[in-house]
Amino acid sequence: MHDNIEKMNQRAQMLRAEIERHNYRYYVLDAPSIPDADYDQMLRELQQIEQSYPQLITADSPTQRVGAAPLKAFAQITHSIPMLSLSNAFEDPEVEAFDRRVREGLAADCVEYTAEPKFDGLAVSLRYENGVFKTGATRGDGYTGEDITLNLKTIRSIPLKLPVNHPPALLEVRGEVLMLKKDFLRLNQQQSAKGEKEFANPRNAAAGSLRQLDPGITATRHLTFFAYGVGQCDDAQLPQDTHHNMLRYLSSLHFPVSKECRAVTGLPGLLEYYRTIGAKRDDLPYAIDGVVYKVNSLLFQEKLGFVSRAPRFAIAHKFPAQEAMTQLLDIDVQVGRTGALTPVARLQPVFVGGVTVTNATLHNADEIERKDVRIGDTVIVRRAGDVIPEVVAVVAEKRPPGALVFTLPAHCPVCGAKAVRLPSEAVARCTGGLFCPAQRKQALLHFASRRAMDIEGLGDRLVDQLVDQAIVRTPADLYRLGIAALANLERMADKSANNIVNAIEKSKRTTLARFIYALGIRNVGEATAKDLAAHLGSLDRLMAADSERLQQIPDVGPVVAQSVADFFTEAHNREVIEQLRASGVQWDEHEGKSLLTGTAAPLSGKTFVLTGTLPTMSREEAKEKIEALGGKVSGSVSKKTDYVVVGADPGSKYDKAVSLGITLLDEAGLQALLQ
Ligand code: D41
Repeated sequence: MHDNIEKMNQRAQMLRAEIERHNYRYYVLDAPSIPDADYDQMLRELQQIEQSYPQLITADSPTQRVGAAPLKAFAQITHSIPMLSLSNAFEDPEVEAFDRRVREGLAADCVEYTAEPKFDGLAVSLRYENGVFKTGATRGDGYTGEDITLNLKTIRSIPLKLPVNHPPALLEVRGEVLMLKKDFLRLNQQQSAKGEKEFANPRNAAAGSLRQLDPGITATRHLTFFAYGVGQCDDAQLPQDTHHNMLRYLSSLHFPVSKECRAVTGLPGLLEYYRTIGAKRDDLPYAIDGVVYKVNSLLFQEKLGFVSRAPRFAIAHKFPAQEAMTQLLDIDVQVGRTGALTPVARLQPVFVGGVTVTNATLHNADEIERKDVRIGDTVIVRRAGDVIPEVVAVVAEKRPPGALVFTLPAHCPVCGAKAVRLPSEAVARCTGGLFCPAQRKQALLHFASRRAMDIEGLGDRLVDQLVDQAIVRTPADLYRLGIAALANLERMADKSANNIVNAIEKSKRTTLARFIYALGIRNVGEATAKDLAAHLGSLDRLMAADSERLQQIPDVGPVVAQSVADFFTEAHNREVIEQLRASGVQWDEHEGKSLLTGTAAPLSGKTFVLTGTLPTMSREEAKEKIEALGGKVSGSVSKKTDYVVVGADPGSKYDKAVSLGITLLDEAGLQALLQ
């Protein structure tokens, strides 16, 4: 009997180690090596063993990540070493002053720093005793925080056990808990589907999820963790020389550490890093609100010491606020390509995140009601990267008497057709279809857009004139435009008329995927258009496919299939397509998906990364050609990359490729491969 328990104990230990190893691969490295089903099977087996032999359960078992009972209140935890705060800099001169103070303090001419992203999350401290995660606490006031151990255990990227044979008796790891942007978007979709409150930003979502007394709720919210420092510790292995090496060490213990951490030299190094990360900010998977500079040498850090509660060796260089307060002057209604009526706030111009914003979306009537936005209110406007600015909230205290409640009109403000709102939809739509000039304009702009037919020069103003003067009604009319008709328009020189006619002519040669996307079929974005083109291979097959056939294509569900089928049932749409083909719009067709598998997809399984400017091909073109032969184009270089295509002025991807010894191609090399 005892033998059996011992056997089960060993099996359980093996399963725990395996599960944690796969957790690490999945949640930290983002490189899973087994199917989810196998992982689930291991977890189930471990659960069964622990259920039969509860005496075998350990605190560091992955089964303990979920399922703890709700708490009544959080206990307090006093930090053995206080969690300091960071002083802030907003402008370059403040960073300059920081660097000067550091150099003076160290009597050095030039100092090496580490620069890292400033995660916009919640600071926490994780305490490992003999290699096992024991307690975790919020930063609180820096001296005492709340015991959120059970909630932290649900975060899969936090190791429950350190992956070393001789763990230190004590190690406190400090870092930030946050929610990745993609998990934030998904959470908000779920919240809105359930009719629950959406979170304003990933930080609030992370805070709301971590503050739950019921760890069961936290477990459903994909949180993640990044380490940036060490608190109390008696780890002989801990590097004593530099911050950078200390981070590397934490990474070797399987803690997530930002890939963006760098060692840089002097003030120029700091400022260059700030600009580089600023430019990348929107592409990072997590929200950051600035960068943090730290003196790299730990000896120098100690030498510099502290002022009140902030270290003299570190500073946060914040990005300009991307939210601002302003007055909402009026609300207009815009008509989109699919007839969606979007209320748009006209604002007292305000400077947000580097640009002056005068309009911001209010999304739809429900959102206006939920936020209780009224004309005349003072509102908070947010701008996130290239995304359309939005009104986030009303400043209730500043509401003037007589602020006006807004109601969405019952008719389209452009064509006067009735506006209807389907029960399943959040927006009301104009029912005017392509008779509505607004919808027609948007459809034309979409048709001509860069990722669709790519007609350069066919912008807002031109389309407005062409539609308002009834020169163009459908995309097919574009291909009948002559220089004379264009040159007659306002502010149109012969030369630009000529350019546009040439651009229209050039657009005739396209790809099936672009053409399908250009049609502007409801629910068919670029990715779906590519799928449809790749699987069906010809427009006739697409037009002939019924909803059932369409749903056989991976990623095509009933909604998309129905939209596609409906679109081609419409006689008017078929007519326009016929006219487009008759005017010479063309692309290469193929037999359908069967062509793209096996030996006919010579690049299948190969991953490419593009960097720099190629002499003749655009990045898009190169990508399309690689994908057409079954290859994959990825945004970042890793050991799994097969080829890096290098053009002029390559970025850091080039250096990475060289350091990993990945095959480099120039454009000619790529062309040869494509042959
Ligand atoms: O990413 C962050 N939010 C971050 C915060 C970071 N990368 N480094 C930090 N370093 C420190 C010191 C230098 C004091 C150890 C911090 C913080 N502190 C911090 N987080 C919250 C308060 C202070």
